[in-house]
Amino acid sequence: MVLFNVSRVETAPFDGQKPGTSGLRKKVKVFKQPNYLENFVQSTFNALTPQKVRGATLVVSGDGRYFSKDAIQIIIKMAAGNGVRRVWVGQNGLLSTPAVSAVIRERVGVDGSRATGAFILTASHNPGGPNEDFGIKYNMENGGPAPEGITDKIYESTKTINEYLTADLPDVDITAIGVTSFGGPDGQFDVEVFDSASDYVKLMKSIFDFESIQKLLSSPKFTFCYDALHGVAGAYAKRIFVEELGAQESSLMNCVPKEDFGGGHPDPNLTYAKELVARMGLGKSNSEVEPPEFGAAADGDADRNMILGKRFFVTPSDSVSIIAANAVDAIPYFSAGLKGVARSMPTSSGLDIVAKNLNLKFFEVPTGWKFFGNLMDAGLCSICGEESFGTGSDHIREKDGIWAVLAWLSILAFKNKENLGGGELVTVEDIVRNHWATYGRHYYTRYDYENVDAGAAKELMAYLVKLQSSLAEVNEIVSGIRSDVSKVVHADEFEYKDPIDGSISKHQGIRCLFEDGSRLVFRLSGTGSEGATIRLYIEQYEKDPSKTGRDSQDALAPLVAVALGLSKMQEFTGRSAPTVIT
Ligand code: VG1
Ligand code: CO
Repeated sequence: MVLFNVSRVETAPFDGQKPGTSGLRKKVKVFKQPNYLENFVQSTFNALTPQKVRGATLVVSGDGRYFSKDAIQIIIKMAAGNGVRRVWVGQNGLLSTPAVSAVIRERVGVDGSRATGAFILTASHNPGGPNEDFGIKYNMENGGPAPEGITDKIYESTKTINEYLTADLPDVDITAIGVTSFGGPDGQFDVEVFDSASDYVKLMKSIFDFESIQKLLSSPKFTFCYDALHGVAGAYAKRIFVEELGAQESSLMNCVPKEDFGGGHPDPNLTYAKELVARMGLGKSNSEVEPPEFGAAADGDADRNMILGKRFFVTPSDSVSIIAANAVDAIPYFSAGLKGVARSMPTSSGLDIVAKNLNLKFFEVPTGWKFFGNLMDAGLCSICGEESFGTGSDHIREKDGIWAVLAWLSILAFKNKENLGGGELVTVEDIVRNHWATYGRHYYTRYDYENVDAGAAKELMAYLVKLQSSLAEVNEIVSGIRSDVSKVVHADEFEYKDPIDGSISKHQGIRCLFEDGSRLVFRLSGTGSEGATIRLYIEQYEKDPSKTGRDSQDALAPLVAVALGLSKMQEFTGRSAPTVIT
């Protein structure tokens, strides 16, 4: 057994190591500065407290983006230095974010141990490569992201840190499955490298009826494709869709994980998942090659999903509503009923209506998956989602891109149980249109203004914070811009009190709620690595079934004009158009 010594290394604080919506995300160049990563990792250990860290079993892996391999070696050495007992690493350092959550909750190590937490190395949907982004976040024993109580402590520690602990271990081979043991001042330290997919695949098989999905996928009527955008989802897609469910290998697009995601944005939306959008025939009334019936994409760390039908886009807000409305019938895991449902504040109110109709508990939380965890731990929520292509359930404590695809395939399999032999296929579009006919439709769009000057973004938000306090003033401006939109009946800066631990999260975005159920939301992104990103969320509710088939951007045009005018977007930012529209 190789022996190691522990040393204390002197360091000094870096500015700006405040974890955002989902961990710390910065340019690789920033992370590569000597001690930058080390400071954050040590601050995390400090926040967790030495008592919790000593003897712990930690997972360390990520989406495989550039700098991950170096970071894993650094963290292994620091873990040993801080008295951690074991580090678990997915083979080649790869684990999707949902798989990390599953591993914490489900996996038993070769020596019978269980994980107590994880460092996830990802900047999620942000691009990767030497000039792009890296990220790190810590997940807790329940498999979910550290709550604000912990991330605040981490940040506090980064401001005063003056030393970190590390061990003089050799680099560990993370390409081969197996355990490497070392001996340190506190005793044994193990690094266990394990298969990245098997725990996750096992969990998925316990949730869904794989046999019925397999029947759907093997039917000549049904065609399928999946785009991993060169993120870590590729490692799971092959195992699940091809090996377990029998999909054609050719249905997988960009499923080889790459350090730079092939130079693209690993962000599954209509702007960045171009190849998939073209293959699915969106925006075209006919095409030479008939598009598949179903297409989906994931982001870099595979916690996001985009669901498409043939020439048809499913908004993420509709997706969570439809999954919730069909889960009990179509997914064995939910057959005993749903405990409740939840959505993030900017997500459309579609889920509220499903909850009301099905008599389910309902929660509205701030943006970021960490807020769902407490509800799930308390047994109050089974299915939840965000408008930002995040959908998931209480099987883990992260959103789950592949789970969402399996949920949709399950619903399609259920609706087509009797149709696969003969009869017309019930398509993705049919399912969505039927949902609208039952529950009404929430026309929805999000405008992102990326990399805006940080000062200008702050000013815009400060202006809106002030404006929302006077409803009369808001309505005067609104009616001045468009006389055909309804009245604003409530405006506020969203604040959330966690019903379980009573913690309060303030400044979670500005909301304007209209008399007819429409909503406008304005907030600043907490995941960018440069400048600021302003997000504008626009939603309009249409109950009349004869009016639910309109073009979304047409239907929303009046409210878009109001949102732009009300926020003085161009005046503050100098931008005449958003960077991304979803
Ligand atoms: C964005 C999304 C949010 C999501 C977060 C992390 O945050 O809006 O809904 O939870 O990204 O997703 P923000 O603060 O930039 O709006 V992921 O897949 O990047 O971990
Ligand atoms: Co992600």
